[in-house]
Amino acid sequence: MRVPVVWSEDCLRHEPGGEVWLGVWDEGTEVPARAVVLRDALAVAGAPVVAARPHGDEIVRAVHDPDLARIWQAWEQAGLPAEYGRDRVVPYVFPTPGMLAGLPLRSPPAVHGRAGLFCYDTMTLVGPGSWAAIRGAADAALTAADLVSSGERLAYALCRPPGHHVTRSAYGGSCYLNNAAIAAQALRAAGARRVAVVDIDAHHGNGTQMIFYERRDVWYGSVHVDPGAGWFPHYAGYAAERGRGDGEGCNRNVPLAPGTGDDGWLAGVTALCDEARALAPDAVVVSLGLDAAATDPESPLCVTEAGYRAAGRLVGALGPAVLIQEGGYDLPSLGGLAVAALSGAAEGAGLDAS
Ligand code: SP5
Ligand code: ZN
Repeated sequence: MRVPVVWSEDCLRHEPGGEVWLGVWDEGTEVPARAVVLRDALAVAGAPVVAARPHGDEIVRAVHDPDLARIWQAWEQAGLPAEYGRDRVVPYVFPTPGMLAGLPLRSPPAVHGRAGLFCYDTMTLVGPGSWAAIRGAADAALTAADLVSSGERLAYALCRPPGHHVTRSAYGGSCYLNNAAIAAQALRAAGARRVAVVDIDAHHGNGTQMIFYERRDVWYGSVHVDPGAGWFPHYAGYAAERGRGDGEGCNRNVPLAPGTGDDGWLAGVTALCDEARALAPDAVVVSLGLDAAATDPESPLCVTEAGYRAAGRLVGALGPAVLIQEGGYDLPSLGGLAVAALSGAAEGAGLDAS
């Protein structure tokens, strides 16, 4: 399986040390071992592992508020780790629409108050090595986009932490910079006129959706567990969300009932691919979450390895594609799922999948 795997050693430096869920500390499932398992399984399957190249901030700044990327630096400068023993960024005040009730959204001077402006949940902790990893993941996405822009049919970025829950100015859902949006923006900057983002992570990629919600040049489609049935991100991912303004009609959500298996999920993937193909995109970004698998602890979807291989074939056939690692948390099955998805993509692209 010859799909290049773009890897940054820095991705291992993010050690959130757990998450706060419903007020209680939890071990968390977005752990460094995920990246090691994925890299090793793909290398054993024959994929060439390519080092991520450092990139400047230009593309990142085109999709994100620059202050979002400075939150750890600000936290550290405020002495919160050294003087107060708070070595993880965890906000405690969130400026919800109900709190503001029409007041202007300020940027408060105290960083511990300001964190709630950039972070929308309590599960997404930032620690000392986190930003190196987050930037490493973005560099992996940018390097994979460079490979595809310069003629490679497929490239996979082993991004950790994942990214699709991050909006222009707010992070959450174990994500800090939106690697898929960064890849899409990079493909646009390199000359692709239209880019399609197909998101097959078990959760709705609310961040990617909202970054491109009012744009026609980047279409977004997602198949995911129905947020209306009680699943993260709860507030977005509904079928009625179709884009706004210039982006009207350029967003497609396919929410699925908990318990959905290969048939229902692949019907959703097919619907997205049909709509994407009709736009004749110059390039494709796939948000490749492996957490729709039946074995995954973070979602109630029941997709098999064969299902992931079939989905890989469908997205791989769409055109030149950058595949971005998103979720996927069951360490024993993660490697097999990634190999299945990438082999399928290679088959779909007409490359040697063996
Ligand atoms: C990138 C990605 O897949 N993000 C998904 C984050 C969804 N996390 C929801 C967490 C809910 C709490 N998890 C508790 C797990 C107990 N086993
Ligand atoms: Zn997910």
